[in-house]
Amino acid sequence: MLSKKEKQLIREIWERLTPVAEDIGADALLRMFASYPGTKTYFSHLDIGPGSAHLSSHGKKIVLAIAEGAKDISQLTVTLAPLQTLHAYQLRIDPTNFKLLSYCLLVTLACYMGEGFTPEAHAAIDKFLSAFSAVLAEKYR
Ligand code: HNI
Repeated sequence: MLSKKEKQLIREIWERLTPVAEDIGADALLRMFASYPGTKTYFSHLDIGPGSAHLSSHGKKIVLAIAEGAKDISQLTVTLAPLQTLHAYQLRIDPTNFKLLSYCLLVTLACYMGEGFTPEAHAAIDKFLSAFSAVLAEKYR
């Protein structure tokens, strides 16, 4: 459960990341594909190589969706309802993959935020991404 202070921190962090959503998202996806190659199977219909247009556009979509969720964490179930349905019923993404992407996003943010990636920020981002992934996986049961 995120404290009031952590929720505020999360809002600020993702608001700051919105202008660089494409870079952050593409970096996290590249890390996921390199470290967990099985995740690439879901994207076999797209060119997701480094520097590709799809990688950037998809990375941007992911980060903007997370930033939207960060605006009001108490409403995640409502905000994410369309994405829950998409991932569970249409794309049929194995929910374990949400943890893999979350971990890669955490590493990307650590690189990007530098000194801003304090232990407090690390813990808050980790908690938020866990909560986010749990909501995305809710429709599976
Ligand atoms: Ni995900 C499409 C957000 C995790 C595979 N995904 C989307 C879209 C958003 C999105 C937004 C675009 C919807 C649209 O166009 O209407 N995905 C997110 C978020 C997370 C996530 C916020 C986790 C934090 N997705 C994952 C994971 C995988 C994944 C872990 C697989 C490993 N997503 C996909 C695929 C698509 C997709 C595949 C469709 C891509 C396409 O364009 O065909």
